[in-house]
Amino acid sequence: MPKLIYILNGPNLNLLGKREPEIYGRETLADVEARCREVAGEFGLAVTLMQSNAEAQLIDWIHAARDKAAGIVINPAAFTHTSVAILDALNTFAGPVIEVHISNIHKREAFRHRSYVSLRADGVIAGCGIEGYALAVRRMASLVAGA
Ligand code: CA2
Repeated sequence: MPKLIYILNGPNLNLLGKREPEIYGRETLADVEARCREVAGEFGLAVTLMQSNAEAQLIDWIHAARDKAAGIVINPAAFTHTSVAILDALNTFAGPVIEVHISNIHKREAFRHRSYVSLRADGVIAGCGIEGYALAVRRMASLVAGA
């Protein structure tokens, strides 16, 4: 059985590729999933990509990951900057966590500069567009190897 990586996405990312292409690009979440699956395959990993606009759902998926996933790649979207609950959930997960942002949050409004999730993340990728997800999966392959 290949090790499974959860790729979790927060609110409004279902609109990826459909709105604000100047910030988030023209590719959709389905494109992200396809690219991540391709990279994961190179390393013998499997991926499950999920998106929710609800904080509780994201927390439930993080809890489920405790039994099901070797690692979590997460773009918490706006919850990055607000959610102690998502941070607490990630702190219950023993495996590696990589935080991804499509845009460079440090080049944007001051309220986007703080990330609660970064207090738990083993790595953070920002400003690399959707390629950031593929980079995260690649890094995840190193982190879960032999674990
Ligand atoms: O850059 C990122 O990936 C963000 O996590 C995206 C969040 C934003 O709140 C964070 O500060 C940075 C927003 C996600 C909204 O996604 C959309 C995608 C396409 C069109 C409209 C919204």
